[in-house]
Amino acid sequence: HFLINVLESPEFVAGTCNVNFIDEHPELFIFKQVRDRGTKMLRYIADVTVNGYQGLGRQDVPDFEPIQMPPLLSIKPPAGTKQKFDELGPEGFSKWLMDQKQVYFTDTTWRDAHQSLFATRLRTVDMARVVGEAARGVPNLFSLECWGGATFDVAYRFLHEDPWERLRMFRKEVPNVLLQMLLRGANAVGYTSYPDNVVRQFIKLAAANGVDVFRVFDSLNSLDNMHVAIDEVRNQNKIAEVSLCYTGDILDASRPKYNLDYYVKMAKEVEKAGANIIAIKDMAGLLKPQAAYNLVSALKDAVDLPIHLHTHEGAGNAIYSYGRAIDAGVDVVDVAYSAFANGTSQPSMNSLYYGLSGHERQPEMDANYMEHMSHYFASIRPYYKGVDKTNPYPSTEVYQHEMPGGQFSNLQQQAKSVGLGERWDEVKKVYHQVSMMFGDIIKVTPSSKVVGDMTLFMVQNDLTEEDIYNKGETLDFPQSVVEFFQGYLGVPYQGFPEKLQKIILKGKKPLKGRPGASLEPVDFEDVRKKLLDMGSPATDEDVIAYCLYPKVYSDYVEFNSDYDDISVLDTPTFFFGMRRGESIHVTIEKGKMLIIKLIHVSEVDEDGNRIISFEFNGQPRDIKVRDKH
Ligand code: 3PY
Ligand code: ZN
Repeated sequence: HFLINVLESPEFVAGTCNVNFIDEHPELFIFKQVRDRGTKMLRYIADVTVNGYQGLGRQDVPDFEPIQMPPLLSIKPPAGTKQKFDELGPEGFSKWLMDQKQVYFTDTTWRDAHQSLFATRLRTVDMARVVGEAARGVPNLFSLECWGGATFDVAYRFLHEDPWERLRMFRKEVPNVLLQMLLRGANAVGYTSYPDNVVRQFIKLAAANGVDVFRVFDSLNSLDNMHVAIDEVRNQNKIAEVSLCYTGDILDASRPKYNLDYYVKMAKEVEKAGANIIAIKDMAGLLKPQAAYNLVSALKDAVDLPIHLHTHEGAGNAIYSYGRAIDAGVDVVDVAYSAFANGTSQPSMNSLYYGLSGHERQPEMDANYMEHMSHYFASIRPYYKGVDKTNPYPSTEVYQHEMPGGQFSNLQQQAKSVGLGERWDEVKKVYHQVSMMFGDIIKVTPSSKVVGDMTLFMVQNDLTEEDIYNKGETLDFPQSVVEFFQGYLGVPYQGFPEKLQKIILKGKKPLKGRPGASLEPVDFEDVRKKLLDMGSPATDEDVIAYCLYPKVYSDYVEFNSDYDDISVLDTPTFFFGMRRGESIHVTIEKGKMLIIKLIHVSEVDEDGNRIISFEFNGQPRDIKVRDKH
């Protein structure tokens, strides 16, 4: 293993080294730096061992089964959609895709699946270990969805890792399949509108770091809010996949606001706006099988673009909807490896593959390798059990509450954290009620968060719909709700309900025009100076991260200076800490390995601290930690 101290070198100790020894062995003299980094990391391990992972409290370290790696394939990743796209460019590629007989799959395991199942917590180490094998073993895909949505801020905020490094890792390991991200239009990967130059710069950097396909959507289906993003994706010569967010039920004539005509009209506008692909983004899994057939058929007739269908399995009908959509000619559908499928996530790739047996559009794939991939994900999923709380069975009530798959587990956690865990059934009911009070709005990040905030506000304060209308003047509504009614996310289709808007705004004036138009451009060089002062390397990527999430990014920099880069820790240690007698090996960078053994955890002293005794590359090391229990 890596020798941390020159005194561990037998050559040095024996005095047999020659005058070139220092030049030949620089690694033996950087022990101070390694030691400092190690100390910081020990502080993290000590803290999580005593106090548990952020928000989850101390948990006993469970017995995990060994990781099941898929068989390693010693082949180069076979050419795939990435090569096709590089050869044909966005328009040519889009035509090529429509000409394919097979239906293509997008693998969402790396983004939406874990966002929907366990609050977006999948760590980069657990992806990096296996994604190269996926590129070799399951290469016949449309894309890997691996970035954007909630992964960006969760990486900094909860995983203390750099989302840009994750993206670069994907690009390096997956040279053959398109990489796809989810972009919230003018809200980028955030929860609010950003100035146009921030949105453009973010897209430019995402493209430069590896994203090929940008699934762009707006949380109110407002094309006005998507133009800037579409334009910039096209400037970067990447694929603009523009979404129709699906809500309600086109089969329900009693709720005509979002009927088939609505989507067909929107699809034509999206085509005119420069989309290369149209996505049906069914974020809650509401699209029933016959509706899927009708919608895909109508869109195929109305526009000359490939159709990519995204849904969630929540209610248990999604795979059936895919079957009907495939019959209607859908070009691509979103799936995840079985172990990360179903529940609030996407339908299973493995199941759909077999389900298409005998179908002329079944893609050619290695079913055994897909199985191996799924076994891998099954073997690491228990690491995430602290946040993995979704129903293991279908839940048709999603047709009533209409909560997006990606929000469900988050809102449930949020409800728990404000003491409403017991009232979750009520929360789901009120969520739908709020959505109707707001004028039957589309619910997807960030509009879904506004509905969620209003819901928790009402349930927490025992307010009925009537109370809102009768005593709204005296109520202090959540800030996100006030801003929503001011038009900070744009204007919903058919406008705001005026009476409620008046009550909530209390005389505040709504914005005029799209929000991005009235936001001042950001001076990136000013931001860079601020970041350098903060101790950040202030790369372009850091600068844009700060523009999107100033507090989250600043906290990330501070955390890193306190604990160093803990993204290199294995996931059980990251979430649960260590047990007495346990040893772990941590590679902090190529060729530099730390060996950490936990020897002893002391009783709490009178100041509320414990001493955690480690062996660190063979040397004893004590770390003092405050016990927060
Ligand atoms: C996101 O915006 O993160 C979503 O997953 C929306 O469905
Ligand atoms: Zn989704």
